[in-house]
Amino acid sequence: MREKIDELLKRVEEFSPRTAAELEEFRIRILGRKGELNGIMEEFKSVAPEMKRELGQSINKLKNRAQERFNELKNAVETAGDITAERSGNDLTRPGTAQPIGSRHPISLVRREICGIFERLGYTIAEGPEVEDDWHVFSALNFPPEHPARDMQDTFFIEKNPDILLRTHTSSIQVRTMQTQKPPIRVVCPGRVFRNEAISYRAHCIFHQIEGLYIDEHVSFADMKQSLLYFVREFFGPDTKIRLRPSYFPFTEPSAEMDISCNLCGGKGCNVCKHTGWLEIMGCGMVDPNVLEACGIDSNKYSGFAFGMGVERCSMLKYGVKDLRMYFENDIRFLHQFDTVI
Ligand code: 2U9
Repeated sequence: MREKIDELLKRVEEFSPRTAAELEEFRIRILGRKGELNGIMEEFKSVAPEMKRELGQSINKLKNRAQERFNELKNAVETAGDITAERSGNDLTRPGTAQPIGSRHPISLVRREICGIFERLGYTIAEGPEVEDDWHVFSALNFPPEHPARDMQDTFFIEKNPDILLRTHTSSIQVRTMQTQKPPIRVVCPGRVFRNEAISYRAHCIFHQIEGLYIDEHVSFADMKQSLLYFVREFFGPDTKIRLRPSYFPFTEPSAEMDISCNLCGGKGCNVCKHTGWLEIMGCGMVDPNVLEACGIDSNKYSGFAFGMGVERCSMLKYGVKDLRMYFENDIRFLHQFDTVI
């Protein structure tokens, strides 16, 4: 009898069902009315009186443990699910359950595409801090002390004296690059920028820019024009035309705004291009010698060009998005439209 009790206790401890059905079988075989435990109890009746106390205690222990083990296993089987039933009983050729996966945000898609085009031209990617000091955002870039961009109306200041602020353009990354690298320098600098502007369909207080900088000996305006033409043809299509209009930025001289032929009407004139046939896409120019000198580069030996564009604007023009705020709302009906773009 002692061996029977010990052997059953061992089986109870070692039992590990893979399915709920196996566990039920275990319950009936061991704990059921005609089960092994009741069989042992039956035998117990004819045990010698001097053995009754010790064996009775062992049988009670076994009974409690078997019930406890059954409860444990029931929980485990319910949590894990009936694995074997799924594996053996069901149709293995049935398609699996689709896992819903996200897609890249259209801003990320466009940023990656633009950076990729310049990387193929030999540019590297540089990044920098969003919280900057006045010197890297304004002074090094030839902004005069009274320039309106330095005003509280336009810039988010974090501290005054010394001025710590949220960068209003990614140009501070190029400043940092020039301070730490020797020409030739070819960098594209993507990042978030912050301007104290009212939010509308065409403006936001946070947006994304990509700026570029190329510095070497004998870099010319013609180099800039050809590089930017290559870029827009890769990004907007091979028939895209460009035109440059004179402009002004403190950090470039000469400066220009670059337009592309309207990719919707092919230059004929439509609502999007306001019947001009042209769309403004970026600013550019030759880096002002004052900026080169401020960043420790000899302006007599080196020249360079720089350009800057808004990622939201590029994305809106490429995908025909009419309202800039769509990029910040994270409405999945909008975001899912970019699922197929890699
Ligand atoms: C250094 C020197 C020159 C970067 C440039 C622009 C022209 C420009 C705007 C386009 C739309 C910003 O997003 S936007 O509002 N940018 O027009 N940016 S040249 O020039 C630099 C940058 C860094 C050291």
